Amino acid sequence: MPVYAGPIGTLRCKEKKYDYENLPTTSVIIAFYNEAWSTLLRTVYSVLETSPDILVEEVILVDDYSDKEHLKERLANELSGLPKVRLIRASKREGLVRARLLGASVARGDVLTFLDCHCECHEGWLEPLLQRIHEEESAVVCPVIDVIDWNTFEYLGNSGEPQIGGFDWRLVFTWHVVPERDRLRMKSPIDVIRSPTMAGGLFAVSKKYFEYLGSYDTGMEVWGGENLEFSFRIWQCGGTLETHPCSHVGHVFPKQAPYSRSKALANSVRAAEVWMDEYKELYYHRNPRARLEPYGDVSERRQLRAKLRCKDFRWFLETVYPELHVPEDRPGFFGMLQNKGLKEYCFDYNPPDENQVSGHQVILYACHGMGQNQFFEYTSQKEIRYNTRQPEACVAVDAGTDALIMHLCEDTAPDNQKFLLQEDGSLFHEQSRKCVQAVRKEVGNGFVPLLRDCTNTDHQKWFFKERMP
Ligand code: LR7
Ligand code: MN
Repeated sequence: MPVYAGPIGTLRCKEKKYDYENLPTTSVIIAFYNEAWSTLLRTVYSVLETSPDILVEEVILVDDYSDKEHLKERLANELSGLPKVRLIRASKREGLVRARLLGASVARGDVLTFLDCHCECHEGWLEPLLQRIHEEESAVVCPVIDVIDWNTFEYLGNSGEPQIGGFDWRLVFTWHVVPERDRLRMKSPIDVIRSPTMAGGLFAVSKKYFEYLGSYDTGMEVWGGENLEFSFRIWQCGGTLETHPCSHVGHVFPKQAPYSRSKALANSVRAAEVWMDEYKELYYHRNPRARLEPYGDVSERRQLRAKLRCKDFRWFLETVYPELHVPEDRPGFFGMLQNKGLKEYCFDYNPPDENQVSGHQVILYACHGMGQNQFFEYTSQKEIRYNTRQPEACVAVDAGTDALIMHLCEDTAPDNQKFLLQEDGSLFHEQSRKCVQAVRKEVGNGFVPLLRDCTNTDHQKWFFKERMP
């Protein structure tokens, strides 16, 4: 089998030929809520201008009960002159899941292509998506998502290779480079790339296959969670989720959404409850609030899973996303790491840059029991892992120093990352043969954990607590 090891997605996209006569047609569905005029219209015009006429059945705009004046009469008038564009309106606020489904319910194309309402399609974006679905009906295909600058609205594109989607154990969507094993599976730089998850807003799916898979979970409100739910479902129920390196669509990543996203937690819990089996506990451990969140009735979604004879989450992790480290979470060895002498103080780590998890010092902070920055796991490899997010960080001590600094974890724990949590609660750093102690900071207020000669003080005793009593 030919193996392609060079860069992915190159000028060769321009040479790709499409089978226009036989490709399925598509309905492009764009749900919006209180979107600005310019970004919404830019999306619509870019679809019309970059898509071959014979492939587009219609463009369906779904107004999710917006209250902005410019989206009423004025929008209807503007669109009435455009070929193929239909505007439908929800009669109450539905949230993006049910708004998209409203669009899907009137769609006449063979393929549903969903877009957010602040996008710009790039020349040639549509053909690769439809060609792929023509070849394989159970493929759900995403374009590469390019960046449109939030201040200047300039189309910035994407530096480097396309990335694939993952998630961390808080059920937050993450981006990753294409792993080696997928690279080796690709036969050419313009092959589709398998992706464990999708960002959620931009994808094409056969209408028939979408219905077979159970479309969306209509119990999800407003925003969030539906992207991972759909990703898990696609894979576990026999489909594939892919990114096509030749299809590019720009998206505006705003600093703040024009609406509140308070329903996101319940949506994620629904996804976990239906698809993650016992692995949902790893999520709850890292987000104790999620366990208390009312999430409604998921029995129909569980029935769907049974009816489609979908595979379990273990299969998904092992086969589709083996790059994700699965925590051990041994009872009594995860949660807040609390000091006995200071009582209310816990290990806390809050890296200033969301994208750079390593390099900073662990501090002590009032225990809050909310998981997140105070969630640590003590592993059988003797690491203290900070593994709410990706990539995972491990507590380390650089030779000759006494501070606890986060480094990236490694496959085999290096000696400076090994601690022995002993029966009496002492936390012994094996390499330096010293103990971790809660110590008052030299400057400023508060406390930090530092290495000290081992004594019998309670300030050197530590214990894990899963949550606040
Ligand atoms: O109540 C609502 N009703 C709506 O119709 C809330 C939103 N919407 C519309 C909204 O106007 C927009 O067109 O739904 C679309 C998505 O909402 P955004 O743009 O506020 O979401 P986002 O881009 O911040 O979030 C990403 O994750 C979401 C999880 O629910 C959705 O799946 C979004 O579609 C998704 N966006 C993308 O995948 C684009 C790339 C972003 C990344 C990474
Ligand atoms: Mn968006």
